[in-house]
Amino acid sequence: MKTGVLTLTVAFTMALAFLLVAGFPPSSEAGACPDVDSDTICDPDDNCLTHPNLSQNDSNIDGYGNRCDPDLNNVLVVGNADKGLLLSSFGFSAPNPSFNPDADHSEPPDNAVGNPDKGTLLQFFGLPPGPSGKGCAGSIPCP
Ligand SMILES: [Ca+2]
Ligand SMILES: [Ca+2]
Ligand SMILES: [Ca+2]
Ligand SMILES: [Ca+2]
Repeated sequence: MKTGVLTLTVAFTMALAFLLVAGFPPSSEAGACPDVDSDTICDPDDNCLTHPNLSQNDSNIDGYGNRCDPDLNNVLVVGNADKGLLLSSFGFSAPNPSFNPDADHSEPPDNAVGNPDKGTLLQFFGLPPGPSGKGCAGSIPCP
């Protein structure tokens, strides 16, 4: 009798453990991880920690998602050089060679550079890109 109860207890515990491991995805929907911007990408994996960007699009693979990376020349501050680069691509869309995918800050990406992208750059003017939750952000490539 005692063994039967023990077996049942073990089986129940294992079933519960299985549910805990397999039943919940590693996303914020289950409350399984911190996710400050509620885009379902866990903070340590989120390349724009405080900007919802489910696509995680990061065309220059520097660990800062396009949504929060108007630093087009990768000097870790957004300034006039970045503005010039964006304007040289302004009004162009893929696959035009003048389209610069790094200047597309739309979420999800719309493969075009226009006023919304310019607006994002102006919001970041004088500021660093990010913040990113990724430890490797700022180095290329940041997986
Ligand atoms: Ca997030
Ligand atoms: Ca985000
Ligand atoms: Ca980037
Ligand atoms: Ca765009």
